[in-house]
Amino acid sequence: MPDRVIDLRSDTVTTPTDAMRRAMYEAELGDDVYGEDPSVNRLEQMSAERLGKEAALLLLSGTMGNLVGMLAQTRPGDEVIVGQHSHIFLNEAGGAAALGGIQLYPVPTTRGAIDPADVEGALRDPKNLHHPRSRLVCLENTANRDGGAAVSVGAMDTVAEVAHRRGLRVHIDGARIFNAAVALDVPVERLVQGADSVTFCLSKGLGCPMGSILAGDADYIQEARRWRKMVGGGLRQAGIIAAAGIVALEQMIDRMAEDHANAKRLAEGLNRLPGLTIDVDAVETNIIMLHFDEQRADPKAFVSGLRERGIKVGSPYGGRMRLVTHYQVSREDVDYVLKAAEQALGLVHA
Ligand code: TLP
Repeated sequence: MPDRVIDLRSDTVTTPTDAMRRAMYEAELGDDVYGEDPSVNRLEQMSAERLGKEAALLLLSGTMGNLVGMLAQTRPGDEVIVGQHSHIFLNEAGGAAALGGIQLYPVPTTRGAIDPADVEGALRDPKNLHHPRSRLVCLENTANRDGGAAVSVGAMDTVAEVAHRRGLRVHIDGARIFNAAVALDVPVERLVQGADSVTFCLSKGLGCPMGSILAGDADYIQEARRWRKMVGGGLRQAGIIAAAGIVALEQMIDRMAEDHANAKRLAEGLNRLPGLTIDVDAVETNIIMLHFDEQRADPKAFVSGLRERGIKVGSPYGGRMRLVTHYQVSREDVDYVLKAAEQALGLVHA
């Protein structure tokens, strides 16, 4: 494998920028469990302002953000309506059930959007003793498994409106909410306006080494702070992490448009190759879903051919594979990947 590696497995693989490393080195620190870490306090305040919420809380990961986010607004036995492709349902190790006694009710999604009629259809009868209590609806934006689809303001608002009318709260797993805001060209604050709680990840397209933010109203965040402590997420000099987060909010959001343009360019190029199909119009952010015509392109050979050329991609599943761009993938890298893909498919020789 060549020295230089282009890693398209996820945007979680990004390592911190020089500015982040400097900020981490110089960060003013204190004990965050006492509420005395100035860098954490600043990041939480900046995040709350950005999202248009009263307060925010720094957590270790997106999974912890979603877990604490749910724990702080449910009781054991409650039901939470989620998209059937959502990260909460598929990829959080059953934490809602194991640690919160929460029952998840999966409903269909179309490019990340939940049909409000499906929320209505999933609601339980609060007077019926046999039923669990419907408590919360979770939306994901961008929708990872749905190819990084950016769910529109309208689609977010209509679900929130139904949920609130029926007495449920709304949580947004906004691991990549800034990608959505940039792609849709709307203020992030507007996109999450209908949500009672929202998480976003610092450690994906924003490039931080770790961390996620949960935001909501002040009482809710106070409650979440308690749950964070309970699951072991009360940190001490967490300003080390927060310092990178501050840089991310200041420097790393607008540039995500480059990642989206690179994903589009990569998708267009790969889609021209025999045996590979991508719905190029569906590439709205930094995630690409590539489909194999297995008669013409062997997924395993393709993956190992790319690897020999210094390109890491995710494992194919069900005839498809995810590719993700981020700030450590340049336009030149995309062109290199396209050449390498031709070689890996045996179309040209290296
Ligand atoms: N997603 C990871 C994998 O777990 C699939 C990735 O590489 O995309 N919500 C969404 C929508 C996510 O995509 C992820 C991570 C999380 C939550 C969890 O974040 P972390 O990994 O920080 O716990």
